[in-house]
Amino acid sequence: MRNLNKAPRQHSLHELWPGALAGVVAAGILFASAQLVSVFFGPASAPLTSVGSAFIDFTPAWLKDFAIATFGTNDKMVLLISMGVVATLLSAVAGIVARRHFRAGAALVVVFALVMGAAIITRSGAGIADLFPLLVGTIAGLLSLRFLTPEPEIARGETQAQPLQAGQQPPTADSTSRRSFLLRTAALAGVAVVAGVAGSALSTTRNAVRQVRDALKLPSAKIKAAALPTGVQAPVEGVTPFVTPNNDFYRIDTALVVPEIDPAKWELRVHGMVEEEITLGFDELLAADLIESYVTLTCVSNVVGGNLAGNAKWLGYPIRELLARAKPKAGADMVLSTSIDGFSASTPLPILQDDRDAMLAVGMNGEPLPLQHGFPVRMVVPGLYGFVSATKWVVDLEVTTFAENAGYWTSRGWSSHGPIKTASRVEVPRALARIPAGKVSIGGSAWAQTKGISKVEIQLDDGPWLAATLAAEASVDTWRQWSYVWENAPAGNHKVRVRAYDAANELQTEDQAPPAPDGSSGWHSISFTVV
Ligand SMILES: Nc1nc2c(c(=O)[nH]1)N[C@H]1C(S)=C(S)[C@@H](COP(=O)(O)O)O[C@H]1N2
Ligand SMILES: [Mo]
Repeated sequence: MRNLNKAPRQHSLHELWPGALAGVVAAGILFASAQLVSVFFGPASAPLTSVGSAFIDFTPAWLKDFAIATFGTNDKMVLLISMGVVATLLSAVAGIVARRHFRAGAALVVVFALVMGAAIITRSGAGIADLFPLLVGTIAGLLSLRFLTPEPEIARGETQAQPLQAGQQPPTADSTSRRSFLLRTAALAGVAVVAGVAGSALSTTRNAVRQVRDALKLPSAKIKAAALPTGVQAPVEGVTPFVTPNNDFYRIDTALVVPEIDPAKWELRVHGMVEEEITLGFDELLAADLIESYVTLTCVSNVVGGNLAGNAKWLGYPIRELLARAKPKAGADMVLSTSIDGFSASTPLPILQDDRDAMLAVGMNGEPLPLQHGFPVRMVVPGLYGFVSATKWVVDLEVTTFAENAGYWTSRGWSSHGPIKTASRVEVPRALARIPAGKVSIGGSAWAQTKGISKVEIQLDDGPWLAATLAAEASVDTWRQWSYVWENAPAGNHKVRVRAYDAANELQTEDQAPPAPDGSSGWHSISFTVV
């Protein structure tokens, strides 16, 4: 210890920062160079991506529930920021240790690298080659750490050898070595930034799939969706658009980096308990008789009154046609659909064979699927939550049984089946809105996919249940809007509750349930003030 023979002083931050800074800059070099090299090996080989994805895969139901409830569709941003904070702290610790005992610090870096290596190699589809970027990054990081960790004796010897000019104060060992340390640190930080920028620029130019998608012309449907009836939109300003624009459509998935599938290379394998195995290519899919239909997708993680639901016009190939060609064997009761990145969903076989518009979708609101929503092909199944049906970037359908197999979220504590529960929500007024006295317009949506909504009622404060006006119905597979005008609402605080009935006149349950394990339930209410 170099300070042992000096006057005792506090071990302050002052002594720790050079090590911490060295560690953080070395980590910057590690990640930036690994990221740069990973451009040539695919997203799974990027350490940050794979560690984040592994973390998501280990997320138990309650934590996913919490993350989505708290951060909504910003959950990935929050994960990335938390990972950044943890990586910064760990690399600072490694740097501080390295400054006392270089080998111990280096050993820490190697341990972190091994953990990241394990995350990379266990990604679905990853091979040994995917470890190469991490290896390059780790070596670059260790060299940087070495470069920023001076041997105290050497640093001291060099300063003392400097000849003094007349009148000049002898520079202290500290001030000179600090200047050289700062120079080195700044230089390496610069290198890390340049490598990081180069990596992201390269991966964008290599992203040809987006261009293929933008240039793709989809065929029109053999059976077009019926034109939307007039009046599907409730006449209340601020109610959700009946058709959700693609850019506003909620996004929920486990993919930290959106998979990029070249449609020319896309293939769907249909196998398992079938008489005929099928391998379907994209051109073949587009050449088939496509259907078009409006379907409202809903996420099981949606809380009562939440917005993890969206309605789009989907274009695709009926899955029942594909299954009819594959001929499922007796005893099969489930289709396990798997995406290119390892997500999977268990869908009851009979649901995919009945006459609802379950499809392999290629189009969304008149465009090819956006990359985030599953380009080039995803599943859409009316009446089931997305986690058991709506596999994006789908590449594999295995006809199997619930006894033999389970989907991604089922093996993490969620239900194996996921029929959508009848739900309704108040969209206008917004919660806690302040509204001028007089007429208060109230409106929202309700859904009971595959059944349809027959009645919506609202309750003002503790008054009787009142029938709301239903907007036109587009199909039983879409949500249905409703509205109510409260004339002469008195000043003060008010509450509005809503409840819906499906087409069989079954009232949605009042029982409150959280999203896990099979979807939230309960009647939605909001408070507002008339001023
Ligand atoms: N490949 C893949 N597909 C997936 C998921 C996923 O994590 N990965 N999540 C599912 C869930 S939970 C939902 S709710 C829907 C959401 O589809 P969207 O993002 O297009 O709205 O996608 C489903 N398909
Ligand atoms: Mo979901």
